[in-house]
Amino acid sequence: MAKEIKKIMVTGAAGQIGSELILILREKYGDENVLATDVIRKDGAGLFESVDVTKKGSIEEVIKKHNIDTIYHLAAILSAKGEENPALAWDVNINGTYNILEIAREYKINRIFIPSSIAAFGPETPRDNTPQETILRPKTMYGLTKVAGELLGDYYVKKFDIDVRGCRFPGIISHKTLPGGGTTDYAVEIFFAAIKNKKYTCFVREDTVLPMMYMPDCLKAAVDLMEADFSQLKHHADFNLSAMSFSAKELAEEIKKHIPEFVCEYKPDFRQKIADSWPKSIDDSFARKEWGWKPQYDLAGMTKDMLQALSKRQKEGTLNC
Ligand code: AKB
Repeated sequence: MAKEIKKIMVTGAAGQIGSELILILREKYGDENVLATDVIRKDGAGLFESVDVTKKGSIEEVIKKHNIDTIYHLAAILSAKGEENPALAWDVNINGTYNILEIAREYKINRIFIPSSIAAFGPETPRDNTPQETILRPKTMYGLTKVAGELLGDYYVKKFDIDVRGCRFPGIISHKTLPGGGTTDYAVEIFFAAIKNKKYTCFVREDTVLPMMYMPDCLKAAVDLMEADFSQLKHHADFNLSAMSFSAKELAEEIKKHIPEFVCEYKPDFRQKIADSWPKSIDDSFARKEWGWKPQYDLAGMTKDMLQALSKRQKEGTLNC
């Protein structure tokens, strides 16, 4: 039987997903039971400890001090930043993940969430409705570390009986914290630019189609997968997930429906090659079957919600924070 979730630690808590996941987890499990960790403290982080996941001792200290039994391990260097600094991506993503798994084994952690990404796929992978079991030959350092994370997660489940779970997130779109260093960042930046300046220069071609997901669905996926009945899971650390797919142009057109003056230009840079190596759409039938995954937001619903939230922030004067 799965062991209880009582005291949670989130690594990378200052990041795009972490900063929002913390709030949802605190609502659910209580403020005092969710510890935010990151290398640098963010204002208003609540219960917080500074942790560098590349230093095993730094994690161990905090695990013991706070009696942690569950970990959401979000600390990672994303695809674009990883291509600029592959050594850093290796250190944080490989050594950081290995440290977390080893600590889970040594300290008998009940449950761990380690997200993977569509970056685990590569140009040889079928790009439409990408299957769960398929070719994993990514060409980025980030992608390569994500494949290793998936395999390590499954290894710890089988070899050491550790409860590791994870899913392959698409690009995540949100309005609270900007993503940093990803290839799908354009799908977030475009909204901030549309509200602030009514124009945006997109760093991928207009016909670039990638799988995306709105933050509320992303948070729901992380929490639901962690609460799923372990005995029903045949997959563990590598669930395909899907919510919506659209081209950069379709996104700009959807924004134009709300802001008719909005203009989007396209100046592809080095991130185009990364985007071209990733799937356009994903088959997530195993996640739906094994733990009931079902996204709520499509392109129209997400765009409306994003623009409303950002307009509100602009009126409050908090858009540049
Ligand atoms: C990135 O673009 O690197 C990330 C991802 C798809 O994992 N957003």
